[in-house]
Amino acid sequence: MTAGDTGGGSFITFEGGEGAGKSTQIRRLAAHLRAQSGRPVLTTREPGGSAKAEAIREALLSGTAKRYGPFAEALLFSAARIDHLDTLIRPALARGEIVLCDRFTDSTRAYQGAAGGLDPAVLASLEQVVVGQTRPDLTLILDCDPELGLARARARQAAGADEGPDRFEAEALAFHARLRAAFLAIAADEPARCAVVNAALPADAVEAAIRAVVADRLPRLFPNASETVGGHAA
Ligand code: Z5A
Repeated sequence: MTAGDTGGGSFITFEGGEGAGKSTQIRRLAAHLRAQSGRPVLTTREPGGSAKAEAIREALLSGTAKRYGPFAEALLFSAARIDHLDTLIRPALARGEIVLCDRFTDSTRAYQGAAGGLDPAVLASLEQVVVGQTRPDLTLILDCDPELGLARARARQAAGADEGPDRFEAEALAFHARLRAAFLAIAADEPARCAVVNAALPADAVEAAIRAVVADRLPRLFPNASETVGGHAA
């Protein structure tokens, strides 16, 4: 995949298994970029992010769509993505904003493709139709043992901060192991776009690693770069 056309904006996606810490780290990176870049930062998620896409999210994560099989699910994720791109992501990028998105096309490749069994060539064609040139400038792949990620998700549920396992969390451990391998394979195939971050570390260490990657890969986001050292204010 070649570098995409993100207008004047910057498009960063977060990928990885359940409980890897994507939501936590998006919040932290957004705060950092708001302080350092002088640009508006939009945080969003998939499936969802726009009103129509959030309605589709409910059908997907409740398991209602599971009975129609992985191809139908891939079409629903794509339908949600089209609305999300048209109504939220592309307009923000055109305004020059930084968009941080919790999951994007790599999740379709990993969940419906590698773990769900769909032909990667079919998914690649679908992806091209759906996203066109709106490709991420940078994809952060938060990597950890799936048992650790699922334990974090269970702990969050036990603390009442979340509902019970959704349609994908409820899959067997082997499914989650295939997901991890799929995300690492995507990173190996597209090293210019992707960076793998060790998500097993404490949240502060993960945050520092992410800041360092973003400063290295997207220096244009830091107009006062001489005042920063290793991604931290000097
Ligand atoms: N899906 C798909 O199949 N195809 C697609 O094309 C797309 C998505 C776009 C969306 O679920 C589901 O849709 C997803 C893939 C599928 N599968 N599932 N399930 P979601 O949005 O509800 O969930 P998620 O994306 O998997 O996120 P998550 O489970 O909420 O995890 P997270 O965002 O990566 O983690 P977190 O919420 O930041 O942290 C989880 C807990 O761990 C929380 O209590 C934190 O305080 C804690 N945490 C975070 N980081 C750390 C560290 N470093 N140490 C210790 N504890 C930590």
